[in-house]
Amino acid sequence: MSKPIYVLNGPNLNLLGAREPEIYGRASLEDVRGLCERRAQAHGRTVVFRQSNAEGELIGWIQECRGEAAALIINPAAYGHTSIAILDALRALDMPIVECHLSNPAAREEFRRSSYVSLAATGVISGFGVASYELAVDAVCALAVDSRS
Ligand code: DHK
Repeated sequence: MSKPIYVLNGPNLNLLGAREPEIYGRASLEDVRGLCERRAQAHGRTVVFRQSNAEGELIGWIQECRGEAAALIINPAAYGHTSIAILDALRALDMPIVECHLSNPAAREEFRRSSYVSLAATGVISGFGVASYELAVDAVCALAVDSRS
């Protein structure tokens, strides 16, 4: 049995669809979950999809990836710009990590232009709205090495 792809979402993403839709779009996080599940299924994979507003809970889930996940997609939201603790947790993983953003933080306010998570990520996908997640699933499925049977 192949291991799942973990898709972890940080603070305020529970409000996706209702929060600043001109920036983040009108799809809900449940819509994104469905997109990720369908895309992963096309690659013969499953996903574990979670969201938390709490830094410590996200760190616990990142640690859980050790031994449980084939790869990690993380939209750290604002914690990407602030959390050395999340960076350290990611550095303890030995698997593909894709940092994913709906918007393109590099084209926004100065404080969004640096990401601690990028220091540990295999790659970053930003700016394509909910399609960023689908592209991230494609990317990690191309990189994940465990058996799919
Ligand atoms: C989501 C957030 O909540 C912001 O804090 C980031 C990211 C960008 C996104 O585009 O998905 O700066």
